[in-house]
Amino acid sequence: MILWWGKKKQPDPKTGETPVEPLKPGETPASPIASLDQQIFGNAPIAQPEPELGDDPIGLRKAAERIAAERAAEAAAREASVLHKLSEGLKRSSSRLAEGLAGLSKRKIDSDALDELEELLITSDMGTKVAARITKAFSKDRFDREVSGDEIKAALASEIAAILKPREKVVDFSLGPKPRIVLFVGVNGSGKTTTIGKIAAKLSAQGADIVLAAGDTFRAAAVEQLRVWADRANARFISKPQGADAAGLAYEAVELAKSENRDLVLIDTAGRLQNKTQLMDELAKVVRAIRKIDPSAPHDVILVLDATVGQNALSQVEAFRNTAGVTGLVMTKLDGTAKGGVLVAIAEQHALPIHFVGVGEKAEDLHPFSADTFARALVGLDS
Ligand SMILES: Nc1nc2c(ncn2[C@@H]2O[C@H](COP(=O)(O)OP(=O)(O)OP(=O)(O)O)[C@@H](O)[C@H]2O)c(=O)[nH]1
Ligand SMILES: [Mg+2]
Repeated sequence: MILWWGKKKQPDPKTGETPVEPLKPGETPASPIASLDQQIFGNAPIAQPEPELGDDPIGLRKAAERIAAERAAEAAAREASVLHKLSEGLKRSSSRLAEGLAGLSKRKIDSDALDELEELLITSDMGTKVAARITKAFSKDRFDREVSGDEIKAALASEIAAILKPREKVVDFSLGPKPRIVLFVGVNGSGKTTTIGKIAAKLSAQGADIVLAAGDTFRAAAVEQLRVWADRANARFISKPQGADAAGLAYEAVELAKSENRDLVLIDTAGRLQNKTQLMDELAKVVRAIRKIDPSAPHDVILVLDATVGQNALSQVEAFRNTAGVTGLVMTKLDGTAKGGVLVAIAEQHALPIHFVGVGEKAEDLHPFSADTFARALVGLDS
């Protein structure tokens, strides 16, 4: 016996075929079986029951949940460790700030207290403009009120993070044009070569095919330093004898990457002081040489700044921007006795993304810049 859920269509007397119920606009048969169902019975298919998710007979869902929880815990631990290293490094700035703030928390926020706060921010390398801006924002709902030390720190961290946030830009150098050509510039000892090595190690582990170009042709040791990183990262390495023309080397590196179809070229350069015109002109020559092969290159010009130099970093940004067309920043040595407050002044004055921060000498000590983490570390909030 056949049970009918709907009215059966009558077969066409000429063809003997049962007409198919036309689909309504926007309606699609759920599956070939559904359309067969319609052909046979001439009515809507019966919805199949969804498989019971709660069953999880072989524990797949549980395993996925466990892996997700482990990953979240690892990410939280990483974040905590970066914050800890940053806090340690920023102690020179943050302890002065923290001590001053402790003084403020014992009394009402009046105009004297605000003057003190502004002064504290200035001595933490944030510059007068940023200090005034933060103080003004801070006083808004707190004037004539007593506030706790933690409230002050949290409020300052949030004001600082607001200035830094627009500069937070995670970058993946292995994406984009092929080859993507990235030039690293900066003063002597700022951490260029180490940063290149760290980036190469990270991207190479992710499968990027990289050329490292030893564009610091001044010092033989600089070439060897980069070669070690290249070997570790299993990257293609190109160098020239000491004293060779850096622009020529950059040209050859790009040519090589093109001919070998590599993903990325990271070009090291010799450190140079921003006020040495002749050396800065040489950098402009490197850029011109690269452009002869690819007019759109270099695709990134990364200025590497040493956090320990304080206010001088501002004039470095200006000079290197003018000469080499800096597109982004990396700040290193935030694990040392840093004076990282200047990064807030830079962020306020220059619309340049801050890509990474360096918190140590090892490959794993380079982290994407996080405005919140940095701001909390700067005011001495450990968690
Ligand atoms: N603690 C710490 N040390 C770093 C960091 N980045 C680099 N260094 C160290 O700083 C020193 C200088 O780093 P380099 O990478 O050689 O700097 P550079 O800009 O290439 O220097 P020049 O080629 O001389 O201009 C080295 O001893 C690095 O190991 C960092 O984030 N933290
Ligand atoms: Mg170097």
